[in-house]
Amino acid sequence: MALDADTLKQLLDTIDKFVENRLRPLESQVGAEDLIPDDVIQDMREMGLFGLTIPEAYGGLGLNMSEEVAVARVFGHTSPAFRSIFGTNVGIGSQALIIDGTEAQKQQYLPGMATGEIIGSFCLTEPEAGSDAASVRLTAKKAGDDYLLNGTKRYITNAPKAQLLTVFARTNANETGSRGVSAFLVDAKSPGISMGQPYRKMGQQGTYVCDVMFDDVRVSAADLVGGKEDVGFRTAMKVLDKGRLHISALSVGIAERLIRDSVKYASERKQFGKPIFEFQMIQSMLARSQTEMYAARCMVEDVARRRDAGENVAALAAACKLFATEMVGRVADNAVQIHGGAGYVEDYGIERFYRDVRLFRIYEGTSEIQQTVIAKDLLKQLG
Ligand code: COS
Repeated sequence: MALDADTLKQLLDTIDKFVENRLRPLESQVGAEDLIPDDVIQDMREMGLFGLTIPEAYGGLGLNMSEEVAVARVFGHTSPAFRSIFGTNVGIGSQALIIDGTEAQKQQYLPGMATGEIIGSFCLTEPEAGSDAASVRLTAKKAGDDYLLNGTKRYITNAPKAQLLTVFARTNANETGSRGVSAFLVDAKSPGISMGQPYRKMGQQGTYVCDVMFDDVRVSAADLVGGKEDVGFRTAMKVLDKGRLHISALSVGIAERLIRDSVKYASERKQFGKPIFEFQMIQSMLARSQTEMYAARCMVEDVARRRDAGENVAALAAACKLFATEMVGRVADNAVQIHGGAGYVEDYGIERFYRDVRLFRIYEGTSEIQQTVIAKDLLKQLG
């Protein structure tokens, strides 16, 4: 549902203050310790951040897409690790259930997800199924009224913290492609599940990612998303359409932060007897960054509005993600360049953002996959 303008403004102001006063001072610590402090997570719970997009009927705020991207943009003003801890509940960890779950499934899990008591993870990627997401090999074989899950999921965000896993598994062994895949809601503590060691990553320290292994994990038929077999791939794609818009908005927010930091630095740093901001080559980098950020922001807001109006935005969401995530990569590169040596050392945090944003061009679909989605759509529309 859409909030009235005053309530939305109040929400955004509260989040802005939280980001500026509570989270920004912790960025360096989180980067060094690879850990979000528990009291910060508790504050997030109390602010209702875990339930931002969960419908009000289940205890969430029920933000629509336009409101969600506005919040994601503000969260882009700090390290993305902070957003990640509640990000799966807002996005890929809850949306399969929200979009395609049965009423009973929603009632069982969504209230706990809205408070942050339950953290959700989206288990699609496998060692042999990355960009080719339809080639899922993890099997779900019927065993009486239940299913037995066997296989491995890879690079699963928030899995080390999760209570609920949305697992995409092959229920139809005769189908090798997207049609034989189903989605299951699986308790992360189920016997037979083991978690790998958390990955050590290039950036985004403070986010938790590991592999999840399934060895004869028994799942009830009641936990098959929507009660329907073989439609899980479409569910995954619908979830990712939304997630791609969210990541695009986050990219816009980070670009805003980096531009702001760069303008400040360029105004204070003097070389050749004047602030480096006065050099046109510095101005050029900033002007280009600002222009590209603004273009991405317009795209994100437009596509969010269209999605709220009920349009199929799969190809537009892909276009947004392609442009916005590549944009923030260029903006981060410019920020390092403007800061010079100060951009390369840890003290200013610029190098950390440079590493953090690199992931945006990879997860929830690589830049190459976004182009595939856009080109396929062009062929369908115009071919
Ligand atoms: N919404 C609803 N349905 C969709 C859809 C969408 N956005 N995209 C595809 N589908 C449906 C198609 O309509 C098709 O349905 P039918 O079988 O009924 O015709 C089915 O899903 C298969 O679609 P398609 O043929 O396009 O599948 P492909 O195997 O060619 O794969 C790509 C499509 C490559 C786009 C997909 O595998 C993908 O997005 N890969 C990246 C995965 C990813 O983002 N991973 C990140 C991991 S999560 S952090």
